[in-house]
Amino acid sequence: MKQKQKNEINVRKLIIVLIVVDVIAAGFAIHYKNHIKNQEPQETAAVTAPAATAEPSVLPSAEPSAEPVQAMLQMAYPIQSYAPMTPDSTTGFKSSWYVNTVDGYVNNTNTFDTDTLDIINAGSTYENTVFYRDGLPYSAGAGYTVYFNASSTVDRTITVQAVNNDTGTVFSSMDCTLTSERTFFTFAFTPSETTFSGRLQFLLGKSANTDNEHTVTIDNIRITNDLNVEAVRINQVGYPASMQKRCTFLYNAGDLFDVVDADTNAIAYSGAIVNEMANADTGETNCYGDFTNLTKPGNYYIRAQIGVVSPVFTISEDPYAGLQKDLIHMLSLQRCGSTLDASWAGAFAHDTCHTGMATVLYMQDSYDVSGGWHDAGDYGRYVKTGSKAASDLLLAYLRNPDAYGDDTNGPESGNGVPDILDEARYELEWLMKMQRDDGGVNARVVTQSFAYDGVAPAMDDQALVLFPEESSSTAFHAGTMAMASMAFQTVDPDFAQKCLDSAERAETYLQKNSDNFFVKNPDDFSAGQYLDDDDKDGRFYAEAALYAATGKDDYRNRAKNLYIQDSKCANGVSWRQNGGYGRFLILCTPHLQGNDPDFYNALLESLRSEAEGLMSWVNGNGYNVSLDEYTWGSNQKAADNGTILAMAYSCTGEQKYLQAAGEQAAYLLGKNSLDFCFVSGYGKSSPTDLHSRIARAAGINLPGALAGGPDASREDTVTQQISWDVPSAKVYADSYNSYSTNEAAIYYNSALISLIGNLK
Ligand code: 9MR
Ligand code: ZN
Repeated sequence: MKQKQKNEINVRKLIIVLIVVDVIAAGFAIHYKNHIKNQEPQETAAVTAPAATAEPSVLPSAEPSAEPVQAMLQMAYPIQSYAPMTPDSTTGFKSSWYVNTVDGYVNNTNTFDTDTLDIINAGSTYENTVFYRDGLPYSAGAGYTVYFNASSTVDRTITVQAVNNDTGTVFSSMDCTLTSERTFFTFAFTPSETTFSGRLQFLLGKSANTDNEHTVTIDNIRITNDLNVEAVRINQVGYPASMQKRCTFLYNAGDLFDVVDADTNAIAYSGAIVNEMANADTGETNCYGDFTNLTKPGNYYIRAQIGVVSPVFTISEDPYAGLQKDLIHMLSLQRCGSTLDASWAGAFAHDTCHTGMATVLYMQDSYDVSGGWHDAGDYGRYVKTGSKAASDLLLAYLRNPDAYGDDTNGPESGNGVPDILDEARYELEWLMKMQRDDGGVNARVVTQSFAYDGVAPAMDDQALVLFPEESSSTAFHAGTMAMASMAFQTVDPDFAQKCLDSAERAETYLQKNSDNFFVKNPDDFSAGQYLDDDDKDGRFYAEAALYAATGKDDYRNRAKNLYIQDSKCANGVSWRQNGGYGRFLILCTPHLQGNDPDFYNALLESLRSEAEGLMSWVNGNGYNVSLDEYTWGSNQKAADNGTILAMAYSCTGEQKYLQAAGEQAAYLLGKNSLDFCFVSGYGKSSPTDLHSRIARAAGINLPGALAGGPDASREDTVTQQISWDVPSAKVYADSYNSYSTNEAAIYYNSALISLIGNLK
């Protein structure tokens, strides 16, 4: 299995080599001869946010509304067009080409593709004035070709040379006769020594006709080699045509890059390589290229000015459409308590599992709490992660109801209801079973220890233990149910009402029980826990969502009180911190704004401020990833951050938030230092050995699952083997036994479903 994969990768590399060789043969010459104009990096168009709509939208109420669902969750600013982020002046474009002269005088000015050398005094010898670039990696025996255009205001000769700076060896030289006509030159050489201190230089000093001031112009220098090193990171799933598009270079690979059409070998776009900066998390010096302005769907690859290339990638209208379906389908495969039929579950088909009565911890009474999704690689079912996953689906749906089809190949596909809602409902119905008569919601149902690896769900016959209610679980449940009441309002008003009732009963319970209480594992338990020592965010979500769903002042007042006590309670969309869902629900029901504009504005500022905090990480990172650290589930965190950023865009209209959200998806899908798409079955390389008991039992990998991602703390025996010299963003192992980095989980997947859904 592994061997086969390796071969495939080699074949892929070979194909890319062939493509590139072909390009060198055909594409370059055509390109330069035709003087195809390169596009300059464009200025960002000023984003004028459309004025917020003054029209009141439909009032949410307990009664089912006849209005379309779209009206329930309004974007303050609909997406109209995308503008790329431009590099700032301090970290933006910086040329690596310099002039060195002993006794001459040259003014060198440049754009990213053209150097203009005003030679005021050429110096006393030919070699005394040199235009050069250092730090080129030369490999002994490999074939190199340099391409450039050059002209001079006087007829003169210059000489191009490839040199090893360490030894002084000149590998090769070529004289070029320049006239006022821009001429295309190629210079091929094979280094006799390997060095990372290679130099390419042009001798510009004293020779015939150089006594007077003149100007030499050299443009579009490209250096290719036949090694085709893949040192450019891209979104392996593909770039949405209308969004910002970036690639990241692992080191300074020149001043410019080309996006080459992989089918025609023509250069489709050229841009500047910008923002060189050290990346402590990866141990690299990153730069990036922005090709947002290339919107034509197609197959492309990146080629840097200096010899490195990317794999082939696509630009298309909706590259995430299939991915989104598979991410949802994975949740269907996680279903517990019902039969998974082979007609849709394939190798993951299994008989009913975990349907026995669950006994309350330390007690005798037992309940039927069957249903819901298996949490992750284990078979536990936890209200907090279940609520997060359901909230993510509901949010994605509410933001864009028309985007979801009935065709994820799930058990209810074709029933006339979008599968994203069917899937959410499967969890919501289980969450209702977890609610007690007094409104409190039990924390989780687990077995004393995780099932052995490879034990299929239906074969796991350990006793089910029901952990008692927790305030954070009850609160998260209430918020989720309130959001569900909005999402199901048109599709199934009766169910929507049941969700609202459940939310209100949970909220009543929370009113009566104001302490934060949670339930730890007894010493002899090794199941998951998801302990949360702060329930204010959940309480805020509950009140805010109930306010958005009902418009009742009581809920608003309670949400506001919580916010006044601790404004941080309105942040986050994770299983631990989840106030951000409630904040967004209020902000997306603008007709409520008039009831309390101060509160509305405070929440808007709170969202902006959370997003700004993330932006500082996004902008300070060569991959534009929002992570300040790499901990267990770092991929979920990146996706959740993306959702927050997308929320900030939709409430402020500021493009930078949306583009930064898109970059979180690009990171997860391959634009990262591991050159790895973290969703199984996607991209050129992705997880093949996820920590998933259902996959182990089925004997195949779980498709469409987002892996947990790098965890610098090395919390399993596999990553403990990774040297401490390996930087944090690279501590990841595609291994079943690396549960801290390679586990599949419902709330990892839902986080990406939400992020992708909120980019629309
Ligand atoms: O996400 C949890 C992580 O923060 C903890 O450090 C880890 C160890 O206790 O547990 C993680 O949660 C797991 C849970 O306990 C059981 N289901 C799978 C979860 C993800 O690995
Ligand atoms: Zn089960």
